[in-house]
Amino acid sequence: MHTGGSGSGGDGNCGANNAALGHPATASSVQDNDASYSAPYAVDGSSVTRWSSAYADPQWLQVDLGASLPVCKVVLRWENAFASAFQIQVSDNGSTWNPISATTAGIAGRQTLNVSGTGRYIRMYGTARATAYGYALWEFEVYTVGGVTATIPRRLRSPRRATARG
Ligand SMILES: [Ca+2]
Repeated sequence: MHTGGSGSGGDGNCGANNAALGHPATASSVQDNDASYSAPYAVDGSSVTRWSSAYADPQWLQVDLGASLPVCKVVLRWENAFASAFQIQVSDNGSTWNPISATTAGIAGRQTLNVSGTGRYIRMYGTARATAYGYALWEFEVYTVGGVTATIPRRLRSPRRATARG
């Protein structure tokens, strides 16, 4: 049994590697079903690409870290369409979620949350939008105790897209 971290504050052992970078990301919706706003753009390491959701509550963006990892910090880089209320949740199976942070004080721009929880999947679960628009994240970054990350088979491109060769 994981017994959790040592409480708030002390993150001296929180590493600097972004465990979400380049990992598979999915979301509850995409603004106008426009692929240029799809979930992977929130974990592509670029500050000029983003995920944007439909204009409704609630919405979520989740990332598969590739293995169950001890999460100590989440950095959300919100566009002006940010969440005024949201949770950070973790899961080991992608269906049962445990909240490790809840805030009703969302802000535009960079928002850093010190958290303590373990899971393979992690998501931002937004319950209230700050604007009439959706939820929009330039980047969703996840940091772990000791900086551990997991690599996963690169399967973002479907092999079925390969053209038939003689
Ligand atoms: Ca991006």
